[in-house]
Amino acid sequence: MGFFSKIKNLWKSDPQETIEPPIIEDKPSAPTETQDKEWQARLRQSLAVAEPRLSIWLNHLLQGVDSKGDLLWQRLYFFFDALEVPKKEAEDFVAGFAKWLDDMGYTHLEEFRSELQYRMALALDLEDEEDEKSRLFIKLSHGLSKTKAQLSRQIDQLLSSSTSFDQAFWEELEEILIMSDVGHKAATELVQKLRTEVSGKNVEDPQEFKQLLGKELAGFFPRPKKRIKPDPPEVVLMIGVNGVGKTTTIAKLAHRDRMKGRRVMIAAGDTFRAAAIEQLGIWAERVDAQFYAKSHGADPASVAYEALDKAVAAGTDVLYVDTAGRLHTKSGLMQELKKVKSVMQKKRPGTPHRTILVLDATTGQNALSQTELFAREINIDEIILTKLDGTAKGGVMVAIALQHQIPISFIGLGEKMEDLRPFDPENFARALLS
Ligand SMILES: Nc1nc2c(ncn2[C@@H]2O[C@H](COP(=O)(O)OP(=O)(O)O)[C@@H](O)[C@H]2O)c(=O)[nH]1
Ligand SMILES: [Mg+2]
Repeated sequence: MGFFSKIKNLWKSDPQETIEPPIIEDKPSAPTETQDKEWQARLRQSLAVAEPRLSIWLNHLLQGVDSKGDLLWQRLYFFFDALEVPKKEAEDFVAGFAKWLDDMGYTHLEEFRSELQYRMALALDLEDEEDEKSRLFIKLSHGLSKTKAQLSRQIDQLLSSSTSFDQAFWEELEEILIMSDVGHKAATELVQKLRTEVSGKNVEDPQEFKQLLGKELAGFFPRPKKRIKPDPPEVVLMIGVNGVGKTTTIAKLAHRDRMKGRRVMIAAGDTFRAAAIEQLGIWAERVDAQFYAKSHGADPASVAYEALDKAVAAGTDVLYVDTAGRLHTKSGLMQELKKVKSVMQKKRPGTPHRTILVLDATTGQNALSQTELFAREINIDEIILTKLDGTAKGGVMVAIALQHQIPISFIGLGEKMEDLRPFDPENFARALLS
């Protein structure tokens, strides 16, 4: 809250000196000083009376901006300056965003507005503000639309066709849950809990019932453990079978870190295919992370070992280690991953600090068996579930949460950088049932 009230005051106060947008690379210089002062004063006024929300400020800030270019850079510099963001940080932000626009080939506001807001929210540490939360909620509801259609619509139908919470109702509810990949065990447990609650609380209203269901659903998810931030670099090992989204998820996580001003290194531990190393290198460049790779076919453990040295030497905050996921040599893969872990542990006790299993939600119950497979051999700290946007099988998250008690830290809702978001069980349940 302090943040917003502080900013409100900043808009109102007169700037000590005129703001001159720095000239970056080929970005031409600003118009004359008086013109500058005029629009800045106008913008200040409108921001001072605007509702304190990033999206609304962005509306004001982007008045008259319809594409990338001078006007956009000026406005961004004005904004950061008014927020007393150090000049260097503002320059890095604008340069990074300009580079991203070039990489993506985006020109028009509608192509990049959402990413801009996402970057600003991360850079200004506003992700937990209501505004971003509600944006995430809309995104989540949208991303979960197929799962929702499967689960929520059927529950609504059941509620409207039932006259009481009788045996038939509970049986059908269990069926619906199982069909949505919630899994047998979780479905049975959920129905049992709901039955007790419904009779105990004398629930009659369908809306009230759905609220209870949401609460119980959310309650299945274990909360992430609080942990002490390790001495940098924080080392994150990404594991999972081929194609689930490990590499792109590393890029998205690295992007988030970069936007928060952290220094990131990515190590190419998937040495099986030369193309995989190349793909990761391209991602690293795009998100402005350092990159460590050895040649195609190199021992992944040696990549991780050496990357750790490099990361320490370079003063990196976070090191992500990508891995291969060829499952046709199951024991081979597990041996390889264990070796990667033990080599890092020996080099720097406590590493990897987080081992993240990446799962593809579209594979439904397969994701559950993959969790079993990996969890049997390797200690998993977190799960990231990708591709929730394209599937009706999102219910599998509940099954995984219940059976393995591993926290889900992020979910993937699309292919864009901003489509990886922190997972919040309450929001998930609400989005699923709304
Ligand atoms: N729709 C969608 N696609 C995703 C998501 N996460 C990853 N992908 C895509 O999944 C494909 C495989 O990803 P990749 O990172 O190469 O998988 P890896 O083999 O585990 O490293 C790529 O085309 C990604 O763009 C997501 O959340 N939603
Ligand atoms: Mg990969």
